[in-house]
Amino acid sequence: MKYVFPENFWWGSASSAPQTEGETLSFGKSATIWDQWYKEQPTRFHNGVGPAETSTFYKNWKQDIALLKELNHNTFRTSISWARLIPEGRGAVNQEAVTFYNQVIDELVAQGIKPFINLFHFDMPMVMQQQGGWENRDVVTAYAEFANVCFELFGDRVKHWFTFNEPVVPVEGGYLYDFHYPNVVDFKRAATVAYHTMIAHSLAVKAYHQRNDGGEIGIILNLTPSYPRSQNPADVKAANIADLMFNRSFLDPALRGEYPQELVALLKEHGQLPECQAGDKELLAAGVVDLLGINYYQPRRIKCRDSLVNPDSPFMPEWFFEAYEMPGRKMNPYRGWEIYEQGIYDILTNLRENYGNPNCYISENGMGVENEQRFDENGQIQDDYRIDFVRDHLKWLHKGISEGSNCLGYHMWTFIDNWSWCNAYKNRYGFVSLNLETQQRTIKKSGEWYKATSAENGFN
Ligand code: BGP
Repeated sequence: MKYVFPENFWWGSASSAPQTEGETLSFGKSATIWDQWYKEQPTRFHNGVGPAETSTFYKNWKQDIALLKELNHNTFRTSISWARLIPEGRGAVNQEAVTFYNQVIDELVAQGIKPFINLFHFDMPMVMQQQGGWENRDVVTAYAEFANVCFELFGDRVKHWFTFNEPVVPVEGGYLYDFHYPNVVDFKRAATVAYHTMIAHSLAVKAYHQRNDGGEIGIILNLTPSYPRSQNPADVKAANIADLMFNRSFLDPALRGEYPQELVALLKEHGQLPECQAGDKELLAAGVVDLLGINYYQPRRIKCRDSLVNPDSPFMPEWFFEAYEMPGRKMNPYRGWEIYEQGIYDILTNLRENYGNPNCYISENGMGVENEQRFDENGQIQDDYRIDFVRDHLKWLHKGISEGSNCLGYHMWTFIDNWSWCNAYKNRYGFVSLNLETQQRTIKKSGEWYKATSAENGFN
């Protein structure tokens, strides 16, 4: 069977400023929470490799955009670093950053690659974190100002904007499970961070729409379909609560302009509702997106709790459910994530049936592999497993589209092996391999495959 995708399908990949730019504390850029955390606890980072060690996109942007072109990308996502553009968090704009982002955007456009620009990829400026980060409504306002500066400076050429990448991750990582700075475990504070993020999102969407720039604005969510262990009502209820907390707490405001009543009632019952201000309801309603980015890596397998929760234990999502390992599941052993290709189709079906079939695209999907060293005689990495991974996901995506889903593209995570949060370079994801010592870039076999797939607008 031949899998042909719709005309003008977006074939590209995704990346982010903090994972590729390098020059973390130079050219006018101020520190983010990652620089600070690395300074405080370098051992939390794999092999002690911190955020300064990247593919140095800040200097190699031209070469990298030539590679994107070589890979036949028609779209490419990266982010603008708030700490680079406005080093004090609010106020003066760093002109070196303006020059850099202008050059990148101009070159992408010149090469026929549509720039997709995201405004926040986990990289809170440290000056803003010192004021409470997303817990502080003033920081929310400062983010909206930053968004406006970006629209003003680059909106003539950027027509696809995103307010946040995976807003649930700083909530989980920073305020629930201790794997991101500021390492807090406190549900109420997590709920506040989640709520304020969506207020910030809505302010940016509202401001962008008021500009009438002729572009689109969206949000990028890592949707994790929650599958119950059985159809037993207790398992179904548990999976529904996981879905409410991790998916619908962002998906519903982004697509419906309001929170699910079930979630509000649950948080209220347990005294965990964040504080709202007058006018928030209307603001959230103005935050409905034009385009949804879907990052899909893995599903959630959920069952009801085997034992009752101790009511004195701190309130956590796990009061309501437990994760379990589905027997026979396929795994990516390096990242410890289940591989379940059908998940991509299930997400599209849910969006079509329950959310009015919004315009969307797969904004991340990818396979991180440790010790990628299957070189051929020309030094090219023979990553057939990555080709299988992408092809199998694309087949399910194709099925969703053929049943009517408005899915407009597919972006792989990622273009070039990059630095990643606490994992540093442990898992390599790129279509292009990076030699960290020499900065040499070499297209992998999967990159060649993707190039041909994009040229053919599909595969056999
Ligand atoms: C997503 C992030 C990316 C990227 C990717 C791979 O959650 O948006 O920034 O890092 O996951 O995850 P990791 O690098 O942690 O393996």
